[in-house]
Amino acid sequence: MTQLEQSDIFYPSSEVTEQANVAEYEKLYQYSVENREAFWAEQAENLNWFKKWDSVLDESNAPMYKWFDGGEINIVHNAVDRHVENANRNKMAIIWEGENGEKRNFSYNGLNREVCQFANVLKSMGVEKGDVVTIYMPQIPELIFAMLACAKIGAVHSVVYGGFSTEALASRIDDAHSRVLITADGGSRRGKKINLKAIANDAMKRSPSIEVCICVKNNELDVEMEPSRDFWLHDLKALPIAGSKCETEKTGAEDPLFILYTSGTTGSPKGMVHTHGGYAVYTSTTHRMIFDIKPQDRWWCAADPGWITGHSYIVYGPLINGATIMLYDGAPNYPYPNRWWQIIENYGINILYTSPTAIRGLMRFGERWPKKHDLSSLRLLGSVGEPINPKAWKWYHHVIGNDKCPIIDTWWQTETGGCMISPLPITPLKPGSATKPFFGNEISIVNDEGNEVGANEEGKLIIKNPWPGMARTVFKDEQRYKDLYWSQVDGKWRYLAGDSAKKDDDGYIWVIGRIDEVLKVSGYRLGTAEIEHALVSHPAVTEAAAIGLPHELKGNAIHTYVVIKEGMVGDKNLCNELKEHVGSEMGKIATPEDVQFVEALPKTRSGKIMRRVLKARALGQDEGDLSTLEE
Ligand code: 6R9
Repeated sequence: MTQLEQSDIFYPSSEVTEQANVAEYEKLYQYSVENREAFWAEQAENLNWFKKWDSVLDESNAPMYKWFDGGEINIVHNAVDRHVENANRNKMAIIWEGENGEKRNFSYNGLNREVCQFANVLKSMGVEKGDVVTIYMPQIPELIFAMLACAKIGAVHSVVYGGFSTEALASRIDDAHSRVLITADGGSRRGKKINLKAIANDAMKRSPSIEVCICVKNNELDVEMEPSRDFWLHDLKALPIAGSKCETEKTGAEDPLFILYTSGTTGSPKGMVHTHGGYAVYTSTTHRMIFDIKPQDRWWCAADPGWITGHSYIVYGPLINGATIMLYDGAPNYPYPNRWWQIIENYGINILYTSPTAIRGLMRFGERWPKKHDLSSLRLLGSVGEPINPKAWKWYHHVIGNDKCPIIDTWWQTETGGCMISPLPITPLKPGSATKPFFGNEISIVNDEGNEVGANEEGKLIIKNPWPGMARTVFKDEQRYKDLYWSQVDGKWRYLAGDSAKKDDDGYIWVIGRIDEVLKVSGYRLGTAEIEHALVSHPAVTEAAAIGLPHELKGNAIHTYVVIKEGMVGDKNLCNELKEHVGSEMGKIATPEDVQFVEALPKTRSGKIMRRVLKARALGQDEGDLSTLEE
């Protein structure tokens, strides 16, 4: 600890630096930004292409950039097929443990068989290249099989996080016009069964586009199946159509791989579209260089596969790199707060990648829980989702990493596809800073006029270049994508991340938080608009506003203000009813901390809710410029 406390700079140990996949940062960084296309072409050579690209980067229609256009590749060919042909064939691909202690393992060969069978099932249901399949599942291996099966046949998956509920699922199915839904009977949390199929059934009533629902038997719940629409996966797998061989479709590098909905500033969630080529290159390169993956490593990204972190760093990046991945479906503190530490010891996990919220949540149970376990297999520790506060950083570093594992604090977004700002294992660390841009990326902090601010000054975080992992568009809404993220300064396009940040004298970047109506609650990204929409859908409510206020464990907690209909009584009962209503429409994670009944909401003269005024009032801060506030 001494070094850390003296200067608050942590220097990685020689044990870590001597074997790091990337031994030097500055020179390679310089090379990568001066020769961006050459750098990414070299990385792309690590993948298997059916046909090489015509151009590395096509800027002719900027900001609608194309990467590796003209190339033919399938991400599954790289994540699964090639490993079956090489020395990874019998290597463990997925180690899975359920909350009740159930265990299942799949080698790359076994993974391939499962993916092929699933792909054949999808084909027999008429799924074709380009079709969008919605997936709503617990964290079970079949979730990964389903994603890979879609990608294998060129279909586009849209995974909806299993913690979301009816309205969130229905609106995402609708936007994507999915004809096929893949779900499960249910999952379990803290020993309690969750009935996912019942939620899916309600959602399907609201979204008529679904013609086929494939259901995985997981928790043996008695569920309602509609004849001729709903099928059990195990029944379909028993049919001759579900053979264990299936050819991988040759997709274009720029063909869509998946849509992932994420909350934005206004209105409905945005379906961010990622591709087979650039996304494969970006996720596998970042995973190899940042997380220093070695052939013998056991990698555990303890996120949910239903969020971008899971897509990029449970499924695609690690599998392309032939890694062994851990997947645990359960609460971190069930039945006791040592569950995660026990998993690390039992399976000899080498790299753990999780969120500040999870670290804070486990920290509160004290050191004695991790101390019961041998965590010496750990070499690196990762963090993602929100800024990590120095107290949690130091606990993670000292108690979990035994002062020897670098904390890899990675800043990125659903839109960026992979890590954008992050240390490498060789980087000197400052607790709370995600440190420096990843190769190829030029990142600046600018003021409202778009000019770069000075050192240690707060401003907006922008990215000044395209990168292969970038989302290509908002599904079916190119204009929205351009308007939301891209602007031009001096003829050059720049990407606006929606975060505020500072750069210190050493060029280290400190991300502060969102500057828009996006909330990060326990690391989950939620939009105020969706929460407000859920509140207003309750018959007692006429208007609602949601804001985020600091919360010790969750980072931010949702606080809401509602105007109710005349004659209604804003009492404790209604307050609880509204909280539950948001939970059942959106999902538990969106349940407000608090509902306050108000006479009116502060609005601009044009009728926009001034959430910053509510926030300032709640925090007892200056309300700022009120000149646009209506009477
Ligand atoms: C990967 C992911 C993106 C937003 C992003 C920012 C916040 C993520 C962070 C971080 C500070 C980090 N964020 N990582 N803030 N330090 N290391 O979380 O994607 O769910 O789309 O959220 O999360 O505010 O803009 P997503």
